[in-house]
Amino acid sequence: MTVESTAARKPRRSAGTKRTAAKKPPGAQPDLVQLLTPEGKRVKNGEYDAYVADITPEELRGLYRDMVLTRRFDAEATSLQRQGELGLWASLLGQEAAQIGSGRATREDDYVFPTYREHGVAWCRGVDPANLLGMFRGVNNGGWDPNSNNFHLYTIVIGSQTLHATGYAMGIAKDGADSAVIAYFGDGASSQGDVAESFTFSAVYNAPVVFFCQNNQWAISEPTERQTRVPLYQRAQGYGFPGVRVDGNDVLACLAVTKWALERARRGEGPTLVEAYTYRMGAHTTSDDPTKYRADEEREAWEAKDPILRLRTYLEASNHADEGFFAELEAESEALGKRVREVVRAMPDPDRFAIFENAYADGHALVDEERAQFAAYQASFADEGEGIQR
Ligand SMILES: Cc1ncc(C[n+]2csc(CCOP(=O)(O)OP(=O)(O)O)c2C)c(N)n1
Ligand SMILES: [Mg+2]
Repeated sequence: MTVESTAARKPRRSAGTKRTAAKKPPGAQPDLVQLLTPEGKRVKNGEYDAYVADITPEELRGLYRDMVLTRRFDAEATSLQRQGELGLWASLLGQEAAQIGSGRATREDDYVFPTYREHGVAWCRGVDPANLLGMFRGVNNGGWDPNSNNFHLYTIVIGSQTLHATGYAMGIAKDGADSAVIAYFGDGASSQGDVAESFTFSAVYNAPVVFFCQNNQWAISEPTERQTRVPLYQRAQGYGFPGVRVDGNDVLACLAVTKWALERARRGEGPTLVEAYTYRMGAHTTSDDPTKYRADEEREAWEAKDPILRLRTYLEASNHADEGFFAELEAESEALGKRVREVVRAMPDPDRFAIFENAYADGHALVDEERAQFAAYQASFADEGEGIQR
């Protein structure tokens, strides 16, 4: 479903921007854009079918492969944290379709601003998974070179990346580029002032940015009903740009809707809010215990809508994938898991003093003081160690 602003600045070309919300009775649950039902049945959608009409069986298998390997990588990282190899991990379990669908909709020259959970999008952008793990192991100072894959560093300050994305989008528009920007954020982040400001700026400057909100129903222990009284996608209406709610567990729908939104941005039609309605099946991070605040039945209900299973059912029913494909993928998944474990365990500890080197190009008295303090602190451990050995 799409919601169009009454203050639209330009006539919209896409059929996907009709104003339809007013027809709904008050309080009704808005429809999701869905192309694959939870049972794996392909359903028609007059507005968005066109964006996946030419998808080949090979590309469908590719989406499936992306989701399976991302889930495996994520599970491996969770285990590595439990084994003390990573400091923390934020699992994406359940959100694979939202991330792979939207990630595969981006073009190489588009620019992505993630949160800390976008491992599937990082995968689509070609970021080496080892870099993600290095960050959560605390052995690199941020992760990767953002410009290598047009994939910005993970951002933990909730919502702030929507402002960075808006500024970046305003910049590329001024440069005359026909690429677009996509900013990821969560349902909890939607309450942040930064997100409200980015909506205002992007609307009034007509910035080529897609706001992709993964509504995974929870912001740590706060449910979405503590963030909003209206479905999140409807927020866009008040800012003057379209909002769409898509089934976030349907990889095809996420691909189609994100393509549509990115194309609008490229045509100079401004921002779009995409709300991918999904569920965080795991804990918020490895430091969280969701059994303290939510019922098991809730997770079980969402397991029935698993994004990977529904695409598998569709692939099998339409004869787009045979047993050989699934067996090969299983082997590839095992190999990825093994590689991830080996790579993480082999990561060298960084030089403890390197962090002081990049704060100022020409050095700074305060940094010198802090370095000296840190050196003294480190030395106190060395004394203890020696004491034990003697
Ligand atoms: C500005 C700011 N406030 C609070 C936090 C602590 N914090 C980390 S994650 C989180 C919840 C975010 O929820 P949501 O936006 O729904 O994203 P999700 O983790 O569910 O993907 C909070 C409050 C933070 N990192 N930054
Ligand atoms: Mg959330």
